[in-house]
Amino acid sequence: MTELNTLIFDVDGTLAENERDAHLVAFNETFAEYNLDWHWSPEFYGELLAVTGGKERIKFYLDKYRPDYPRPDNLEAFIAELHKNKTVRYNDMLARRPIPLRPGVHRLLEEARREGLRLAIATTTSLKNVTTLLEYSLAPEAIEWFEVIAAGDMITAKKPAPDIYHYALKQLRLKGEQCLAIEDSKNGIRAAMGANIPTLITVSDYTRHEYFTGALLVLNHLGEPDQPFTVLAGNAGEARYVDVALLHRLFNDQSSKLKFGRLITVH
Ligand code: XBP
Ligand code: MG
Repeated sequence: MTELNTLIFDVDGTLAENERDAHLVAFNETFAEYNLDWHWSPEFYGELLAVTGGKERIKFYLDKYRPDYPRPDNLEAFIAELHKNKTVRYNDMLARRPIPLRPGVHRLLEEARREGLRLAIATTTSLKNVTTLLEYSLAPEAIEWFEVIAAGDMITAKKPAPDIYHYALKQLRLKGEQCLAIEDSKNGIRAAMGANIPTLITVSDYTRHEYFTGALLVLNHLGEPDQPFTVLAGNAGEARYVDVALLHRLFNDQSSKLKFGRLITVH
């Protein structure tokens, strides 16, 4: 029987709720600095999140919502410049005012390390954003906890394409079937499952309405002993928070993968 070898974590929405209060703020500050009349509201940003990757998101916004905007000669370079500015702002923000990790994230990472599971990251966001989040919100040396950090432009086709997971698997020298991914979005689970990686979902503010076909389990968060999770779809047995034992159980019994991954129980 294949054994669970490695946990692969998504970042935005999974490790922290950082889209509205950090990424979005940084995008809007950059637009203001460049005197652009682009201001994304939190609701509108939810629509834009359909496209992963900050540069790709700006391009999508212009194509779909701002055909009136006079394009500079080198649009790609202009978007890259805006995105660089946004990334600096985002990192300053995370260092000045660290974003808390979601319930259960720190505990599960510590337990996984103790239990000998390998750890990796597969994300759409830029590498610097990951290392700053880990350093300031988890622990100064936390970057070293992860054997592989697959991020941003290391690949061209971002989630929902499976490429970032294939990239991580190649570095880990593993098959998808030996890993378990933890994701928060439909784009994320499509990417992970596209690389044959069984996936557990903890929904985030922007993704709780999505469908997670094929998920092992859909939860509101990973939970803590004094802050149990809510099961949104699937069967967690007696468990009240995600620990390594529950992950092994889910991994070893994948027959119960969700047909639709839609919300079936909301307490
Ligand atoms: C989430 C994303 C990212 C961030 C912005 O990635 O789609 O694009 O919103 O980051 P994931 P950048 O859930 O895969 O972690 O601006 O650095 O692209
Ligand atoms: Mg995510």
